[in-house]
Amino acid sequence: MSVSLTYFDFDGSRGLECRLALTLAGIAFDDVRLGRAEWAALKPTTPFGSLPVLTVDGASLAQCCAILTYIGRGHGLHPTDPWAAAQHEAVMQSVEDLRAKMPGSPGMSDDAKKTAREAFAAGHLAHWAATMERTIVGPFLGGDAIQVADLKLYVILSAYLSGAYDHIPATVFATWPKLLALHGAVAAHPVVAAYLASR
Ligand SMILES: N[C@@H](CCC(=O)N[C@@H](CS)C(=O)NCC(=O)O)C(=O)O
Repeated sequence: MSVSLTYFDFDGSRGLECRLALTLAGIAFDDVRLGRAEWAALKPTTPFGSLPVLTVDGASLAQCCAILTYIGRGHGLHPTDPWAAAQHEAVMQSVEDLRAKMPGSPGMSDDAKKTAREAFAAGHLAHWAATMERTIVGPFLGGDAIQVADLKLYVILSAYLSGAYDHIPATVFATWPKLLALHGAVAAHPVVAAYLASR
């Protein structure tokens, strides 16, 4: 089987989630990392004009949650019970919502961005964190076994915890111990830790 994962030359966001899932699943893959000019040429040929794209024996699959679910289902990294699986898929989609709702469009003034991001942190983000805190069994989302949804949570939490978002403090999840414990448990997983150390 020939597998490649195409994304930007960046160790984060949707591409990192998929690379981690492939690595955790033990799937050898070609890690195709594009620059902006290469992307402009490739974009019209991709299913939805976006990355990541997983290619398996020449067939392409886009949309990161679909990619994660596909990998997870085939490799014991996604629940087999339909209800539990759907709950994990809902969590993954909620991470996509967080990305979409993050204020800060290009051209927004810093003052406007500050106001909008503080409102986002106190509103939607706080509500999301409270829901996740109730939902996580611990240490991982569904209990003792790491799943692809945990990888997605790890990547988004890492972005917040690193202070990557202006006007949202890196301590934004300090009052949510299960969220922080999940982040730590994923980072400490031997396969994840080895992959991250190799980058
Ligand atoms: N719904 C898509 C969103 C993908 C997406 O927005 N990817 C970004 C990179 S993280 C992208 O391709 N940006 C370049 C572009 O849209 O031209 C998914 O879940 O994969």
